[in-house]
Amino acid sequence: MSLECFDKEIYELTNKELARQCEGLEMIASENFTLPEVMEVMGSILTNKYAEGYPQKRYYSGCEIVDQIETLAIERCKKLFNCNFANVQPHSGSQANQGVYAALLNPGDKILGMDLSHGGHLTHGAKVSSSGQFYESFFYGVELDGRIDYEKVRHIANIVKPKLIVCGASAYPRIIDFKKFREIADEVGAYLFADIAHIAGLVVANEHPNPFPYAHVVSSTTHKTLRGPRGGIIMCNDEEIAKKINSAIFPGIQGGPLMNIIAAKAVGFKFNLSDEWKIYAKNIIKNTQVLAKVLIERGYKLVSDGTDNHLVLISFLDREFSGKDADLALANAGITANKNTVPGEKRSPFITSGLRLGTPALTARGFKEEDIQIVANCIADILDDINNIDLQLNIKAKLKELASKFTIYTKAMF
Ligand code: DSN
Repeated sequence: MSLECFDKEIYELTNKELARQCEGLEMIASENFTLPEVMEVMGSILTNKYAEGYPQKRYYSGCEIVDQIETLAIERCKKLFNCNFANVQPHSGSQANQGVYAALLNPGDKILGMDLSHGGHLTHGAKVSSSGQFYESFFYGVELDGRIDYEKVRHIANIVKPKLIVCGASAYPRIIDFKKFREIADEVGAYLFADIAHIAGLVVANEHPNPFPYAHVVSSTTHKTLRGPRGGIIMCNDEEIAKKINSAIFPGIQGGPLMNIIAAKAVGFKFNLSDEWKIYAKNIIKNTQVLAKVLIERGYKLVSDGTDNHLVLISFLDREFSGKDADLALANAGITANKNTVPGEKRSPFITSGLRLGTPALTARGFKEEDIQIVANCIADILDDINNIDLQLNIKAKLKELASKFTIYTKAMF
């Protein structure tokens, strides 16, 4: 029986979401469009197999085939990131990070990460996350110019003496200097853990420096800029650390791995290893540069005055309206983005004075610099006259027409 006959409600909602994804412009910096081939294997019979353990060391029989699948995923992941060990089982980036902490720390140990309100992630020690509850967390941030001051990080690290330093961010538009972070970590005897979830797709295409050989451990999600299925990975070069990570993920915090997702990660990695991938990553950078240039020309202040990667952060500290207002106005025009705190923030995290915009999803659809120029000018038009609903609806119609030239999917299920 088809899903349409078996569960009409979910079938119809999935198709409505297909229309939303196709007709609007996706500019949430962490979102992307995965390949139909990735979705094909995600929806395959591999979902049926339990395979607690690791290849050749399983607790159930019948794992001969899934062993080969997981081994392929591991080998491709190692090649991609140029490292010796990879664990492809984490169900998400958050669980990958939880696994790294469980492997290297004891409850109560000190960690030093980037402040959530400065662009860090919940799992980098925020008090509402287990990373800030099981461990004693301390933070560095960005300066008013929107950049990390590495001397300040060094100063904080020397006072805190953390056992682990986390680098990597969710809303930082500039290159992260892993070498400097490692020098600081060595100075205080800490592990350096790089969470590259946002920039991994750029790293593997050499559009951002690789955290190896500097980081002791690296984690990432496999969706975001990598365009694979939703999920997590952990990589390292040290055999002892790798053993600890494997035990921390299974049986530490997870049970059976999701073999359909691991297979989908392998398919995604195959794409990431291709020449086509390098072009895609280059196009992300070109498109984000155009987005930044137009917004600056139109009088908008960008945090750090520009970008090196896949995202820009607009600051509305000099405006009457908030990040939330901007988010809602763009949503009325069919552009999804997200409000974000900015350096020197004066509003609450629910309102904010900033907006984060990314180009990976539009680039995946095939948007080129001239298309991004149109989109960026539409964004500036909306922000210039933020309460003009008619304008927002006119732009929505114009962008729907633009979007229709860049088909991403023709069906919701594969
Ligand atoms: N949700 C991701 C982001 O938007 O950056 C972080 O996990």
